[in-house]
Amino acid sequence: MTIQIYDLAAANSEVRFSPFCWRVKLALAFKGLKFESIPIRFVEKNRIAFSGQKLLPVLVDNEKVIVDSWDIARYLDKFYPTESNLLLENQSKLLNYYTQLSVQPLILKMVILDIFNCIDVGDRDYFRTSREARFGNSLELIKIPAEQGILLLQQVLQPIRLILQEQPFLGGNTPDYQDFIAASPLLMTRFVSSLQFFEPTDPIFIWLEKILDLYGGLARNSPTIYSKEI
Ligand SMILES: N[C@@H](CCC(=O)N[C@@H](CS)C(=O)NCC(=O)O)C(=O)O
Repeated sequence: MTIQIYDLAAANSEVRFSPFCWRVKLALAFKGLKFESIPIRFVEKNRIAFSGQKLLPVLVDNEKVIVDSWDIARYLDKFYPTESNLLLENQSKLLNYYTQLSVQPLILKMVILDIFNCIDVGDRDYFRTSREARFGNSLELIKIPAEQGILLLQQVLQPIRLILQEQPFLGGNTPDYQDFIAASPLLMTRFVSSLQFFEPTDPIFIWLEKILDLYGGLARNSPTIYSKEI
């Protein structure tokens, strides 16, 4: 059976914006694995109750159910080893935490109202209540103005920029899971917002363009809230 990934969806279920789901979809494509992506809304957690927890992504591979993006990447390396390189050839747990704890919350605060506006109306109370509890303020006050956020982001992404000045991907000449981790919150913004974060000459911009084109344009061809055809 094709691998299934349960993936967080916007009101338009073709629009998928979850950074944790994106890194796993890129990891599956890295492995050359076909997968079916199943849309789930915030208030539809009963549909992933079989996984014993409430977060996405959830990966189902025949009878196996794996949760947590890091554990999914480890699972893929173990059960679908690739000859040339592994997803986690360069262990990137530090990057995993740095992205999750320092980069992603900043980006989330910049686009939090965009996310609120693009999710299903039935998801909005849950999203508002859970995020207001997490950040201790109203969504409107959590939101960081674009200019301020971009300045902060420039600083927080500087270590990544320095590496990308020296090599095309964080993984070296070819991408690996480090790239998918670091790119995933930036990819999220593309699906929900029109905010431009980087100058076209910025190594991070150039790298993101390459990530968008990977695996037949998996991310580039994925619908955004602006896609006309959906
Ligand atoms: N550590 C988990 C985090 C997963 C996570 O936080 N997923 C978010 C989507 S980006 C989620 O499911 N949120 C649902 C909710 O907040 O109710 C992983 O790496 O997979």
